[in-house]
Amino acid sequence: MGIYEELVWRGLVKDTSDPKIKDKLNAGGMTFYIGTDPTGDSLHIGHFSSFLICKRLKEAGHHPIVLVGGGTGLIGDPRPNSERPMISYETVEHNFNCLKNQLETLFGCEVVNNYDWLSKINFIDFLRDYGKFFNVNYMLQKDIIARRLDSGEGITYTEFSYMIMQATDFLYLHQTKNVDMQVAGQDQWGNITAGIELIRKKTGEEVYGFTMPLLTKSDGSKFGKTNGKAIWLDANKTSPYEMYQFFINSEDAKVIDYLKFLTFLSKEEIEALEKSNNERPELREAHKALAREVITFLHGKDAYDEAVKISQALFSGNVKELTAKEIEMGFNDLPSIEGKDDMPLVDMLIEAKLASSKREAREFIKNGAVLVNGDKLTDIEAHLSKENAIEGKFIVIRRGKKLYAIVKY
Ligand code: 383
Repeated sequence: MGIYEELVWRGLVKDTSDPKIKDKLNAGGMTFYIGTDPTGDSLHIGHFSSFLICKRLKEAGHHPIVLVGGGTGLIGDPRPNSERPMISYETVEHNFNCLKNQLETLFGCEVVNNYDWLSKINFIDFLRDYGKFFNVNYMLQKDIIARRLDSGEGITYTEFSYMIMQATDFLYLHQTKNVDMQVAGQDQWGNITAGIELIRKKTGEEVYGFTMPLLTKSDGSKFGKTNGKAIWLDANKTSPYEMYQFFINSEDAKVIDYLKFLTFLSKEEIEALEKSNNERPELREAHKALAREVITFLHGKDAYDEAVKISQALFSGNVKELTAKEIEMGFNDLPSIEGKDDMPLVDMLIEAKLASSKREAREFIKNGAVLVNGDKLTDIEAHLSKENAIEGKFIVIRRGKKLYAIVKY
């Protein structure tokens, strides 16, 4: 199986600019680029699924270049529904540095900044040397522009010009770094084809492009969010534990697609996991492999082991084995109350909404339904203080099998 056939098998080929791409990809030796705009200070899992193409094609003998749009980020790639808020120069520069770091660490690629060349083109030259190659009729037919006009939302001249900037990048990288292919998610098809045509018109040369589908959930909505929060690649924004929970809870019907998109596991390995997912879904082997592969790639084996440890401790109730840092990670999204000195356990249960009255709280305690730091506590008169907290910081209270709250000191 050549790399092209592998990408097709993974479901990673959406649009291609030319049927020759199949042989070109299988032959190796192309220099290609993929870009992202510094709209945030970290990439998220949607970016990750696209940027993995750098490693896949590198292993197939191609040369990747990553572009972070310090220039285009100041303008904003039009979204289908509404204009983007402008981002300040300072924020774009800050985000650029964050993304450059992240991409270099993860993929070891050369990172270029289109501010370096776009900022040098003056207005008159822009209109003469680039604008003249873009017929407005052609620009109006591009999917996203057409949608903005159809919806009545309209588009500013600023965002309308964006595709010319991205096309200019492709031309610049073609002329200065021999780039002959651009790769991206399917939302970038219009921008990629604009570049291919600009290069053809200005140089007569043929360059290539292809897009990858965007990852979705089975209802068609965007993949990569949990409770409205994005899954970030920066461990300070999404902890490995949160990421573990996210992947472990992937839809059964989609987990194989995600394995193909987000991991380097082979066809044989993924097919074995598919069989397991069909025949023994309760083992969740496919989900576990997905979490293991992505988290290990992003954060390393230790972070992955820690995420598993936290998950197991919360599941079994054995929280004593956790450090305060691990508890903080695991309980990030769970209810917490402020601990007081010599505080009655009954009050803690009520304040943390694990019981609705003193009478109910006493019942729970008497019946052995209350665990404090993993140990059953059946004394209805129990009082707790900072000394009872793990590392002097957290008391973990569990009521029943699943309800947790944390008391912070
Ligand atoms: C800018 C200048 C270029 C080439 C590309 C760009 C960025 C591009 C863009 N990309 C998205 C982004 O920045 O907006 N105009 O968030 C996303 N990408 C990748 C992928 C994706 C796209 O970073 O589909 C998802 O992650 O292409 O939406 O010369």
